[in-house]
Amino acid sequence: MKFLHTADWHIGRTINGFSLLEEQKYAFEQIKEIAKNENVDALIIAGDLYDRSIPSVEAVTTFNEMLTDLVINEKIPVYAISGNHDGAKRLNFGRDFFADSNFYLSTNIEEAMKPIETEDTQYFLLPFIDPSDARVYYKNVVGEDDELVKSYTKISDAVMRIVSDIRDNFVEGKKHVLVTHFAVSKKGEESDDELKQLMLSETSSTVGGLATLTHDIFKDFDYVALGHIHTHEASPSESVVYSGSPVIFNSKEAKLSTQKGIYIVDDTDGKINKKFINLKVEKPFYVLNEDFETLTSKDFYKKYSGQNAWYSIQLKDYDRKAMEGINIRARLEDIYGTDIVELSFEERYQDIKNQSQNKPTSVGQTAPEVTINNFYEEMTGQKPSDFQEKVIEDILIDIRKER
Ligand SMILES: [Mn+2]
Repeated sequence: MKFLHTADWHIGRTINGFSLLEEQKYAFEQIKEIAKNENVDALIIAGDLYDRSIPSVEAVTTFNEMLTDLVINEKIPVYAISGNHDGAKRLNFGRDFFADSNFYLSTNIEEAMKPIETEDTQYFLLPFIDPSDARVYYKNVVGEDDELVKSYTKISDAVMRIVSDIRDNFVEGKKHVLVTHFAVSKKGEESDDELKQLMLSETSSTVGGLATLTHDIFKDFDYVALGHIHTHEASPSESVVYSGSPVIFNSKEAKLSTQKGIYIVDDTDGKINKKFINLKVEKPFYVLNEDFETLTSKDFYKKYSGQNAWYSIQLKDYDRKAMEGINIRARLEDIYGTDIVELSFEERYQDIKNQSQNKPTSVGQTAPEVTINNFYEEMTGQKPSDFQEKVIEDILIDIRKER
């Protein structure tokens, strides 16, 4: 048994409209070369193949080329599952004839029960699901009675039940590998704050996204290839492992500055060995948090100028009045180039700063009034006037009436 474990490709991802396709292709070429050099039996992609459930034409074309390259040209089998960003039903298209050419894609629980069998290993592919998928499966496919079916209310109930069924299909003497896509916590606590922080960049309001499983659910597997969290450092145990994404997707991930890469896993001497292999970055992602004077002084920017890089710039100590009439973005683009994917302002005056830090930040939990006011303040550096607040309020009242 020897395989390559990767996840969270998110093909078609953009940052504020900037496409990351070139970065994704660059990472892919390296992954392919590693798989060839290591002579793996299979390449595992643990979910989030695409960035959205209806991917762009460009994303579909790119992913299609990658798969053709791996499966047809290089003859490397690919085992993949759908993640929370993928549209399971759409991905399921063509599944049966894909399998004939060694591309296995599992998008539902039924498929998770039928392992891919190699000489020495069983690979079980359990896609991202939510508890209602489990209720539908156990009612319609298995024919369980309603009382039992109703008990699968939390994701942990559902996955525990599924894992126990998978175990019934274990062939003794073989290694058992599970490929899946969930938030699995390190410490066996449901509310692992560190983990939640890591996930926030990934799941804003996705159903089930923040619910965590504990890694002991998976203790009977020799290796669990996880997707969902984008850094390998979040891996909950030695054998329950996140590979992380191959590419940096936002400034939060850039700030963490953990190395992106993939795992090579094998079982020489009967025990599981894994090694992390770093992926090179062609176009670095810099997060700069400085005042305007520093950003535009040559001593500071000389190490950046002429570089092909992404920038997320947070302007420190920003004085709106003093900067009036200056096109800040244009000035920064002259120096750093046009790939400034984020530009935000940190106001000089403490009172405004404090207010903006106390605001709720998670999507879906804030009243529309607050969201609009925050947005206004972020864009202009000022709070809306009483009159403007009244206008916003009136518009929202009208909208609510129309529903
Ligand atoms: Mn993901």
